[in-house]
Amino acid sequence: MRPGLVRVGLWHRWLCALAACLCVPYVSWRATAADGFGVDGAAAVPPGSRVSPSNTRAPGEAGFTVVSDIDGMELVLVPGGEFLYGEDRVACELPSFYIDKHEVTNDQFARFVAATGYAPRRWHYIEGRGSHPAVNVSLLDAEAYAAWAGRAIPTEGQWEKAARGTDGRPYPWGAEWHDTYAITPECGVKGDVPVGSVPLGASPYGALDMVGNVWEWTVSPYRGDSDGGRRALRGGAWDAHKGKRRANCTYRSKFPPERTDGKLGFRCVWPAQPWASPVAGGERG
Ligand SMILES: [Ca+2]
Repeated sequence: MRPGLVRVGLWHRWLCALAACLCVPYVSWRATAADGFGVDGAAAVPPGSRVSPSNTRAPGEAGFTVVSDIDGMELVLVPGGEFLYGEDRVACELPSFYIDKHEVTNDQFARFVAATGYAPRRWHYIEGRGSHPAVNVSLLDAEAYAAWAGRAIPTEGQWEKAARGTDGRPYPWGAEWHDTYAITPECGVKGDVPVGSVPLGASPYGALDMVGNVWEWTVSPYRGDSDGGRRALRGGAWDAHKGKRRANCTYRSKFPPERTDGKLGFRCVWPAQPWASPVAGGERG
């Protein structure tokens, strides 16, 4: 019996197991990013999508626009690279992804329900509100829609980069508040409005209504993995009376995944990506 060898063998196996644990997420992340965008950074087109007739950008350029043949949604490209996250503007990096140009509408959600027979708990179609954002949808409803459309619900990192670009601006359109650039009480609305109604409020990538109109689901836990339930909501809604405080690119709210609300909708991204908040506990976003 040679105890030294036994000890070395156990250490070796332990180190191999640790390396495997560390490597699996890395390999998985690499595969996900490479699937979509390749090594040269050229923009791939999400499955079931094609270049939008309204596109004015070169492939790979910020705001390059495609349209989904599944739900008719336009998606804008957010190129990979560094951006500033949260109120403290912490430098982070994300691979390239696409995000829906606007919140998913009632017409689009109805298309999903008709195609799949999905039975949402609270959402129902209201005549005359087809171009308004779909609300009263839980995160589970939103994820079912995203799966049907071949996309995913954004992480907070994806949502925030799509909203504020790379320079850490507080509002999608820039550094200064404008009462008419977002659907909030400051512009005099009494409820949500058709999506994309304020093009002047576009983000650097052309995403609309990132601030205001309705809150939007993210998949990110509100307090990191220890919270267990509530997910972070972003962007504020039409009734945020202190709009200038809540209606910005960093304010966070939270709901359990099964909860619904008449002022809460969603948009999708492609592809899904991992995200770990750089802010301690994820509390300040
Ligand atoms: Ca919104």
